[in-house]
Amino acid sequence: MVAIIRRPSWEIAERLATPESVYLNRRSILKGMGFGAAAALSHGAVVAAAEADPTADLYPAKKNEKYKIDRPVTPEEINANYNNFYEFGTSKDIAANAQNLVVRPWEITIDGLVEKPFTIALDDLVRKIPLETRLYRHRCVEAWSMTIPWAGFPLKSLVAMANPQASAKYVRFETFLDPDMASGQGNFLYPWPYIEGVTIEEAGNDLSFMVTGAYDKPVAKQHGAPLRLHMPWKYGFKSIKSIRKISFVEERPVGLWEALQPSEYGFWANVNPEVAHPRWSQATERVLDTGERIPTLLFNGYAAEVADLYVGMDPSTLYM
Ligand SMILES: Nc1nc2c(c(=O)[nH]1)N[C@H]1C(S)=C(S)[C@@H](COP(=O)(O)O)O[C@H]1N2
Ligand SMILES: [Mo]
Repeated sequence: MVAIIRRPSWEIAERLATPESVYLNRRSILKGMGFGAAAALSHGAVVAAAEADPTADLYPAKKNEKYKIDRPVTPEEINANYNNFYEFGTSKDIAANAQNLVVRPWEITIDGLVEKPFTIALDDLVRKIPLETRLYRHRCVEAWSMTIPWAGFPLKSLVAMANPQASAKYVRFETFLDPDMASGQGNFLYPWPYIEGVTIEEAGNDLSFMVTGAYDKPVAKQHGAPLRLHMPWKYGFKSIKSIRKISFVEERPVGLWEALQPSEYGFWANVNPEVAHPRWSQATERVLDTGERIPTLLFNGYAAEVADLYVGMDPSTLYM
């Protein structure tokens, strides 16, 4: 599978151009050679999925050695089958349903208090800013955690591209809205689309990362393809998936979770083991895969990088 994904783009183009008749014919040849039909089919499916992504040649992205951690990487198959993506259901078991997400064409609109609003295709954006791989911790507000090899680019590079005005105080992110595609958006208990926001200072921190890949290939649909945020010192709900619009605004944005339940899912949502969620402790976390319980760290272990952002602010609001 890795070998298939790493094929150069010219070969991908050639294979995409293969007429269906030839492909079907090849399959019957395989069958004739004694391969099971099911095996031939599933192999075909994997190849199609990997090659249909026009950015596949960008992975694996060069590793940024500054972002490594003292924990094992969560195995891909664990991570890819335990997700929060409410657009596709409220359980952790949404990976199959999330394959309904249509990720091409995908455009991102940058608007609000910027020099000049613009819309850019994801496939163009990822070739304007160099991609890199970073190992990051992820801590869900539900007290489970994982370690992921994300690929992408710093959010601050995108802020620089947008050239915000001085009056822009916050960055607001918005996903798609399409209940026909995402069955969870038919659930009227949630104020769709999913929205999140951070301050312009937080967006400028080196750690704030726009994710386009994971595990050395384009990011899987269940992880929020083709573009998601990751703010590793904040609870996972801040890291909004499948971003369609990024707006520079003066007013503090109200995220989907904050709109639903502000006393449980606040704007700042910085990880702090000493501040309990109203319904459970945040002192420890369950490590996906091993099930081990480990102590949770202030700012999820990133205090050295981010504590400066919050100097002099009211601590009673910062951690929920
Ligand atoms: N659009 C969208 N983004 C989202 C969510 C969601 O339901 N919808 N869930 C959030 C939560 S609570 C977490 S913990 C992470 C989970 O990311 P993962 O499934 O890739 O591990 O995505 C976050 N981003
Ligand atoms: Mo979460």
